[in-house]
Amino acid sequence: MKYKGIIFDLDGVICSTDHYHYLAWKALADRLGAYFDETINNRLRGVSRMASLDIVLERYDGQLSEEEKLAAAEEKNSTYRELLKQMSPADLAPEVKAALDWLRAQGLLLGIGSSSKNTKFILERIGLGDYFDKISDGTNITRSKPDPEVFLKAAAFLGLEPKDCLVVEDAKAGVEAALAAGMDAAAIGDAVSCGLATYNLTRFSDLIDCVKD
Ligand code: B16
Ligand code: MG
Repeated sequence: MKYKGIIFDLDGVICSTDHYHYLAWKALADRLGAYFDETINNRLRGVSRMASLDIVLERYDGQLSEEEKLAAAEEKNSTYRELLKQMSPADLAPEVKAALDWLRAQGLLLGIGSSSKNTKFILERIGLGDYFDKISDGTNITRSKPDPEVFLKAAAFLGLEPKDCLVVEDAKAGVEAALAAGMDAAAIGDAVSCGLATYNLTRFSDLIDCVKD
């Protein structure tokens, strides 16, 4: 195998939470009277919660204090977590689970590198609560992607050197973060068009070809 470990982004790679993020931000934006649509929602991919709020507030005419911003982010998060309760193991694609099992069977360590503070909750909802060897997420970082912190911590948790890790990402900021960490990056979905990744995946199972010597 070309790598010793694979670090997966969560939202947009292992499962799709985009629509729930959209509905929760839309509910907040509607209450504030700010315009919000799917195009703006796409800009929030891989971006931390507070940085996402700043993007949502670009279309807000008023001014929020720091305290009000924290309350607004909390309001969005509680709507989002309510929506996440609709997720179940049916939201884990069989193709994704089969590829993960194949990678594990090759002896590769599998980790998560996500900006989300809801990572463990989402993994439990889709039936992967105890699946990954290590998790680095929004609860253990101080800097958002494209900063490499989340992936460097994931590699350290796995006990691996960055050069021995491959990151799988759906956001340009995530691909940049992986490369800045000194890791190879496989882009899927939205991230393919940035043209920066080591590999571009058409589907999740293409990953199998990327890791073979
Ligand atoms: P939370 P990822 C990211 O997850 C999402 O893509 C992004 O839209 C979200 O704002 C961010 O997590 C923070 O999520 O509010 O749950 O802490 O793609 O890095 O797995
Ligand atoms: Mg993502």
